[in-house]
Amino acid sequence: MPQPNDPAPPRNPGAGGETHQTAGGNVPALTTQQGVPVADDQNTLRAGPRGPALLEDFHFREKIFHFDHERIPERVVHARGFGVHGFFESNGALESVSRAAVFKKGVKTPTFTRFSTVIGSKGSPDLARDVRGFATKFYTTEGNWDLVGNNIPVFFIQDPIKFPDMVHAFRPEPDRGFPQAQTAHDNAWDFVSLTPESMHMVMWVMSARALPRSFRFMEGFGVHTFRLVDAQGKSTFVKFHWKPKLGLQSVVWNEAVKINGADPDFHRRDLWDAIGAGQFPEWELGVQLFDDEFARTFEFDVLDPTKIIPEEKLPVRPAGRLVLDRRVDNFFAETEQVAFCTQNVVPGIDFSDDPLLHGRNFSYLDTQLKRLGGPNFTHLPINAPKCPVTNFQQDGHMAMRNPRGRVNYEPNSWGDLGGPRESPDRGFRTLPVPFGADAARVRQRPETFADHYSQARQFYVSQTPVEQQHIADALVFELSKVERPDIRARMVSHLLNIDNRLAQAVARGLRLEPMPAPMPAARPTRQDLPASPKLSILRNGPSTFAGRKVGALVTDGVGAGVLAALRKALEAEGAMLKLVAPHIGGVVDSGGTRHPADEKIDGGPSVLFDAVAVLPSRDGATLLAGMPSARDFVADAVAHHKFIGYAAAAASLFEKAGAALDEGFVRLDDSGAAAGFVATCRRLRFWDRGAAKK
Ligand code: HDD
Repeated sequence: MPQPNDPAPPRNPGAGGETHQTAGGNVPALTTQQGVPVADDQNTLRAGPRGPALLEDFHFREKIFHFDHERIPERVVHARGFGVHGFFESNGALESVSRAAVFKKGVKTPTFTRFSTVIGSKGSPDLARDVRGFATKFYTTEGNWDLVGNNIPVFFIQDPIKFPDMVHAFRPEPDRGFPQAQTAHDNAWDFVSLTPESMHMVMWVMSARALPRSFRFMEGFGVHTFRLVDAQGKSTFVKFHWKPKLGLQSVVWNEAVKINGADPDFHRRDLWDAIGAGQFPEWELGVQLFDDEFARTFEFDVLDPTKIIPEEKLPVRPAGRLVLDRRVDNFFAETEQVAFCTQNVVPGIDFSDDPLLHGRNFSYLDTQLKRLGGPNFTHLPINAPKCPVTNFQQDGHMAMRNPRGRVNYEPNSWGDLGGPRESPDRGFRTLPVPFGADAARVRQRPETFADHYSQARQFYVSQTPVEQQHIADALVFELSKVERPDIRARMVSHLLNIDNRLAQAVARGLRLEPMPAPMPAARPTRQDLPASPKLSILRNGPSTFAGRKVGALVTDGVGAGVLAALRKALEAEGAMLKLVAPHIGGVVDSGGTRHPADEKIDGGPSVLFDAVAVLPSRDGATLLAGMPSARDFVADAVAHHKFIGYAAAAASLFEKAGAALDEGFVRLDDSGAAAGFVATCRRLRFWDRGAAKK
């Protein structure tokens, strides 16, 4: 069925003959940008059918002119992104510490959230090993508040003056223009290994945090310390967190590599599909609140963006929920043109003196001017506040809103006709925090920012052994792509300051001999920081399989009862069943019912699913055993530690795929076994499987 927005098929795509399209019935007429109805959109104006084109063809010239200017500069970082609408509902917990209307109990504020990778360009694959951006614009009744965070709570650098160097080093190398969307190259690790403050972030990026299974299954962080300010002007420090209701989940590296080939749009498709299916992802806004006394006594500087405050030390309190419930109507108009600015705060929210935040407050406004072409980007619907905007700013490129009437300045003596006035009560007032007594113009890092290894170590020791292995494997992989041995060795000398076992494992993996000396450190690594279990993904996985997908490999003759039982059990959990078959036309089950397939086997490898079921008939298993894609389906599910439901007839396929049954395999039949399988799947992975832990 054609959808309302489908373009009408061209009536006369070929050369010569009749060319006129008529807008009949309710179909609108095609027009130029000036609104002039177009009679022929198939042929340019020519001096005779075989003659030269005529300059007089204003429709052609306007159409090509517009097309030639379709691209705007992509973001210098975070170019690859995906945005969706939603709302934030406050639970009122912050009412006592902030005067912001967005935090009043029960208030629902419309939002727009854009997830992104950082390094890759617009067309790069979703599953790059990278930080994910998590930026939310709150259209509050007192103006827009942008919380422009990441899925990792710390950053590589402490001073914004290093941001261009950092990004240059991570992006494709300038002489050759590659590698794309990867840090596995010399320049990236050269910069990092010369920047000890990045070591904490390096631990996070080498962990599975940088390979989320879905945007829906990752945390978000405001990173910096901010301030909340109440009506009396009292301030409380705050760190913002987003906690996904569906729990945390990531993929393993080998899976990421294969997902990028099978579906480079894996993350955006996942979010698009989930919202389309009415499974609206939800996050809790969490806050860590603290006062000057806590800031003074905490072992690290709360203004240092390379440090966290462990949740065990300062609990995260819920302040409301973010629900993402609406797809964009148009990717360019919304996802591409949305302009986040860290300086967008509202009365009741203020900045701390984190130097990185101050640099960002300049950079984002500046970048919007370049990308969106002028100072009126706030007139675009996606950026426009949903509250009154009344000021005397005027003109400029693409002005869509100018002051009305005679007055465009203030003060003025036009009384009620004089336009908007300052509002000392309601207006934003910067908190009058005094500069310290020793304040002087200096280019200098505070001494309190000097410990670069202790929290990197704390992150590492907080991981499970499986996760520690992943970090070591990731470092070995990345550094093995680095051509200069001295850069590899320099990185290992940093690792020696973080954890000796990690350094040894990486050195072994690189075959680095001899072991370098530890990097001289400004501060010795603290060994006394307790592990923080909240930093581990595996310790904070979901308690449900909801929102996840099982891929069932099926053939003709698949047991009708097994399939029905599995579908029912998954639906009861809030999870989805996808059928993968030899043909997209589907299969006929043992009862004679036809089931259309969701994927043909080679388009639906097991990496696209959270767990799999292998349910061929006996003949079907023989057929599949001869298909490399079917054998890979099974072999990859085994290698990636997935839970595997199976029918007895799958044995011959398993044998050919080299899959030996273990406790991660669950036999399925018509009865209650499916419910047991789904319950098992809540654990997400069978890590005990001896095969490659990669
Ligand atoms: Fe940034 C985009 C997050 C440091 C300069 N940044 C951007 C986006 C996110 C972040 C999520 C994408 C927004 C979107 O979806 O449109 N950036 C961060 C975080 C940082 C950080 C969490 C550290 C805590 N950024 C940072 C610094 C600078 C910038 C230090 C410059 C001094 N960031 C930019 C930018 C971008 C950007 C160049 C590119 C496109 C844009 O702003 O709108 O201005």
